[in-house]
Amino acid sequence: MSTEHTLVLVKPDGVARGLTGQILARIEAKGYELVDLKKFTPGRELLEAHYAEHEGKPFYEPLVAFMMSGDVVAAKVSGHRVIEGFRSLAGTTDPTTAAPGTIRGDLGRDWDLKVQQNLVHGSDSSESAERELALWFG
Ligand code: RTP
Ligand code: MG
Repeated sequence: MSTEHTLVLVKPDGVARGLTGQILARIEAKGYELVDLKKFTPGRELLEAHYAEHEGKPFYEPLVAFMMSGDVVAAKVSGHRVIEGFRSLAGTTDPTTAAPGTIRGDLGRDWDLKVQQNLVHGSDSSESAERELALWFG
């Protein structure tokens, strides 16, 4: 076993659409553990730190505004190769082309042209996971 921890966010579209339970159930069904959970509306400071790598990109401001638009559920998730495993469960960024069977492919929508509302975030590497878990869970 190579146990890792990752940060999963159910974004405001997922919480507002009542999909939090379904999304967390898929994570548990895969065999990952929900170590810690919290629900709140994140502030700009936290989001700017979280999305620092995207500063200056055309979708950056709409993304930060979208993420501040309502409650998110942040989850600290552990499991064998969970960083890569959750990215695989989530599917690719664009919900229209994300594979069926994935969270984004089955449930995501990209009707808002400014930013892809793709339901979830998952850390993309062990360095990102460590940095993001420190930001969201201290
Ligand atoms: P995430 O960070 O949320 O897990 O998603 P990701 O790695 O698949 O995507 P990333 O490239 O890191 O982009 C972060 C989030 O920005 C929004 N986005 N919108 N052109 C667009 O409309 C666009 N591109 C990116 C998405 O919400 C994406 O998840
Ligand atoms: Mg990303």
